[in-house]
Amino acid sequence: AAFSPKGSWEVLRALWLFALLDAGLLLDGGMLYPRESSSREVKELSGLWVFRADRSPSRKQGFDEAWYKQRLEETGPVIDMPVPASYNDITQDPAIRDFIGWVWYERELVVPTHWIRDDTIRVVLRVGSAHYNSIVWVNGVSVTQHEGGHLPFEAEVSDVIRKDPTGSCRITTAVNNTLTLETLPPGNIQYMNDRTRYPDGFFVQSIYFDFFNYAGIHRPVLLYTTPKAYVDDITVVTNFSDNTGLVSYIVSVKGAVTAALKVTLMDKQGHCVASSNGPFGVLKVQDVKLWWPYLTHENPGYLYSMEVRLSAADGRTTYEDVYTLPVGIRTVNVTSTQFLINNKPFYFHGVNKHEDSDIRGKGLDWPLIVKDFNLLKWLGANSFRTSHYPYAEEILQMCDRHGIVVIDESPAVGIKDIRSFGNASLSHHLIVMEELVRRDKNHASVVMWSVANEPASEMPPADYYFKTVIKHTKDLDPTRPVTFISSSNFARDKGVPYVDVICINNYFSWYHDPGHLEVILIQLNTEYENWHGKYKKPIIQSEYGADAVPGVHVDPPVMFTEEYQKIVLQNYHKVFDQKRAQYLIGELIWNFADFMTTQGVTRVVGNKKGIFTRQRQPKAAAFVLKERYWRLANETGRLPLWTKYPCSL
Ligand code: BDP
Repeated sequence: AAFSPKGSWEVLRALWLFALLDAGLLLDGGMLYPRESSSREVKELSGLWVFRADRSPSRKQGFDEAWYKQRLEETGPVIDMPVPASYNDITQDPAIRDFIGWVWYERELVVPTHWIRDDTIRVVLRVGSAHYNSIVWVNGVSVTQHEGGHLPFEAEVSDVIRKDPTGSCRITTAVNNTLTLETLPPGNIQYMNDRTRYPDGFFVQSIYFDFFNYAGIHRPVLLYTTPKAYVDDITVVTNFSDNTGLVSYIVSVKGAVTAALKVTLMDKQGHCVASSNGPFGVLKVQDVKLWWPYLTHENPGYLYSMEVRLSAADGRTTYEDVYTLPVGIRTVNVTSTQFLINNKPFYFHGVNKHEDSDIRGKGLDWPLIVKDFNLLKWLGANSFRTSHYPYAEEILQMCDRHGIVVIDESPAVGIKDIRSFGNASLSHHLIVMEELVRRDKNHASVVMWSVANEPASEMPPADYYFKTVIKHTKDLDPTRPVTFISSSNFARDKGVPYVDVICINNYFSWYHDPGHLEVILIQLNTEYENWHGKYKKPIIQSEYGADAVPGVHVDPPVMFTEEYQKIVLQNYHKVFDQKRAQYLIGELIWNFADFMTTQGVTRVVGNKKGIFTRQRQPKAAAFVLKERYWRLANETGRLPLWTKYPCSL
């Protein structure tokens, strides 16, 4: 049946499911984005950290010598390392670029005196993400451990920092980028023991995905405070009926036995448009301004602010906590042929991205983020997929504000080995989906979850595996459709029966029939007819493209030239135009920009399927896509007047 949680009853039920499930989750507590408020302070620790890679053959010297117990520079040679950033491309040392194992980061600071003295304050250490496995110590005391890059983790550190009345605080983090058959993404370490061919201790990290395994502390680390009684989590589900918006919410509170909650929804001007008391309820918004995608409305990405104000008391102390969440009011539904946002058909014309750039690798970088949004808007893209892992929260906040629609993908890329379908992998995958939904559930821009990219879903255990992961994801969030990204083996694909939307990647005239541009039309047509005929679900072309080395030109086109990339796209577009009248609901180019990969014979300093270079300059294909996307936006008939003539922009 098509995915369709319509009506307020279903939405309330959905909200309850969120709440009920909370009780049965493996994860404890919420993961609200740290925001300053009248009751909360944030201290960002971005900047220079001290760094040391553990080059010992076992990679365990740091643990054997307990490097976390002293200043890192006392343990041996250290270097400067920026945070956030991948460490790989920062130095001139190839051994650091290709390092596998534990690296150590350290940062010293002094926390404000009132954080130490006032024991009604809770101090939390939060890591936006670190790749892959992390252990964190504060003043030599282990405070948390986390497995998996791309998602945040945190620990309360109030007690630890209060042990030192001077407020001096040394944060040590060990991060290990080793990927195994049970990590997400999976990988495998292979030791080469033939001493006639390889030096002593030689090993390689095999990976089954096509991007560089950048590592380090990729997103901001910060300390933030809350009162002891605090708003721990908020879940919001939105709907509307005629011109009344409905915002159902649940707030979970920690650290208080009894607490009073006041919830106020404000419009952009700061006017209160609805309010309520208590930990759950439905806010009714008259003359609602819905959240619309970019290029479908003159005022896309409209966000209200939901202020949650908690008052609690224990004995002599009273606590007040304030947290403000941006809320976009919109609905998402899927039929057998359409994707509906606010009950209007939505066609994804967008891109696949990577968090990837020169020097900082996968480190969060504001100039890059803003540049990329400007390019998306220039291109007329209304959406992207977070291939192949969850992107920074700061990026999703931009999507909310600019109306860029997101397919939010888990880091399950490259599940190719049958041993990665075992119980340990499955349990970890379920936890990762919980972490992802917990973090991103309140983003209006996120309209669908993608549980994996191109798994070997023809393998026998894939049926149970994906049935379980997809069901768990739907239980976690009954308000959004779920998909996984298939490569072309429709007849054998075991996960597809469980998805709401079929997402297909294929590279006709590239990996198959290279050089034969003339096969695209017939092969793509056959592919679509097969999938839709069998499953009667809407289809997104979730990847297609061709490598082009910028500046290389040959006509008639040959592979790797800008001309060839253009024609591949144009041939695909001919089929898209036939099928979007039927059941094709979107097209996402592979890729927005060139990106780094591991070295290999098919990659010339990285993957060159970008329509922009890695430095974000357009190739010829970018203009083809720009012309198309603006035309598609115009055809919907809802393009606001001021954006009608992109060429004059
Ligand atoms: C697809 C993968 C993507 C690759 C792309 C390619 O999903 O990660 O980068 O192929 O080969 O199958 O360019």
